[in-house]
Amino acid sequence: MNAMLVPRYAKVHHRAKPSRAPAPGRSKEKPFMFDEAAETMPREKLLRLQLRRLRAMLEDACNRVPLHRKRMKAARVRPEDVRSLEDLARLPYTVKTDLRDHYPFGMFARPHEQLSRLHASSGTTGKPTVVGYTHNDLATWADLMARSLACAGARPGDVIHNAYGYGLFTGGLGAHYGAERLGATVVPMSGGATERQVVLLKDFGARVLCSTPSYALNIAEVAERDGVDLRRSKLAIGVFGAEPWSEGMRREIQIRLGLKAIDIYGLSEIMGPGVAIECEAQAGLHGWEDHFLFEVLDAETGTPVPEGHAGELVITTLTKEALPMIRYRTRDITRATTEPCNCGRTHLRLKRITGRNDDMLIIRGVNVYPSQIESVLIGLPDIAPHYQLVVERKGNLDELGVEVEAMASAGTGEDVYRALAERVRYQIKSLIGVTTTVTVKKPGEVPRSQGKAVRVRDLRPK
Ligand code: DLL
Repeated sequence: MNAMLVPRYAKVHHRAKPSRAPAPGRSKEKPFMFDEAAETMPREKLLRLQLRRLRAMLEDACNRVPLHRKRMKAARVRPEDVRSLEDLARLPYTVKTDLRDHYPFGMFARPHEQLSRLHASSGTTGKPTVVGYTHNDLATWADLMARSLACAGARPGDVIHNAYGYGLFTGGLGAHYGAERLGATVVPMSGGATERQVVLLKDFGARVLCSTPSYALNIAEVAERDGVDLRRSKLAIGVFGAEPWSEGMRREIQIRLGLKAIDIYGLSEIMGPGVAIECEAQAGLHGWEDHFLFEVLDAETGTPVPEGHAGELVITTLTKEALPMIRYRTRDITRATTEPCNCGRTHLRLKRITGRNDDMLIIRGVNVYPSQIESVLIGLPDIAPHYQLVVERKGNLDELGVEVEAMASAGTGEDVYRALAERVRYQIKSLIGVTTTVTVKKPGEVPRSQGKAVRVRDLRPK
């Protein structure tokens, strides 16, 4: 067996028990867990469980889904040939276009009578991606989302204000049923009507806010404008995800809303929100390995990158009935670590997802992710944390425009805005190395997010 192909997380860190030693100044209290036995399962046991579940899933997927059967056959591997997690490397990949090519239900492993719900992601081009859930899948999702909310610091009895969009998007209903399963009181707001959200956040005494980070910022802004100080409300935790965001954005939201901002990750093809989430240590997102197998691969070669190195996240579902996924290429870029976490959970941690490899822009030879630009913009004096990038083709080259917004405190007038633009351009050039054209807009002119923020307007000819 080629050692390079061994998933790095398969290596067990030999420490008999996860350290519960609190960091200096921290309470000795054990964190509340929704499913302590699963969340603190020793890694050896977790890996054995993964292997058992993987084999059962492959058997089922090959029996029921023609595409998986065909791909496995082409890869010359039968479910019973999978004897260890190292054999994962022999399995074929699944990609987003497979779902589109088999639109709407061609990849489902259960007949529609056994499906309890469908979700879909809109997709900017072509057909949507449709995903389905059996009754058991919905129960697992609610459990994992309840586990995730508890991991973020939510507790039974909390009021959870859910501003993720309800509907075909998995955010709204995913967080909703997780909050109910936890034993919390859920306020099913969905996105939009921001003034009303602000009032209800305060009046209903929400302790937890679930939304995209960009929408949380919109809420903060409207609250400030309407004279509602949410920092003095009961809000204590934000469960923010569904889009890339930066540490700078985290700091900004934490200060303006007076809460602890927790990063949550998920994708509809795998389940929805609740695939991975940070614990209160805010030191990486615990990926729930009893239900998913995580690999981080070099996107070009498909070889696992060493632990801690950046690569594409590839996920295999272990318990999904309606839509099992074998090595799904998420295109999301992250790093993984199996180092024990202070919270006592043994499941691996993924570093903040910096972006998708298909979101990467190549501007005059420099690779740049929108989140890198965000990191530079946030915290610049007189610049509001709202921005859009505009990509255009001039001749054979791509050019990057950055539209930022001045704060009212910046003052007005052409000279002021020109100087601001020059400062932003200079900062981006010196920190990322990419040349941009910066346009400074007046306060309120950059569109505000209601859900997933539109960060890039791509004007290149298709
Ligand atoms: O965004 C599910 C979700 C809802 C996650 C609510 C978290 C909270 P999709 O619409 O299928 O599902 O989009 C999935 O969004 O592949 C990532 O590119 C991106 N994404 C999701 N969470 C994060 C995050 C939901 N925390 C796609 N950081 C994924 C960065 C994220 N990107």
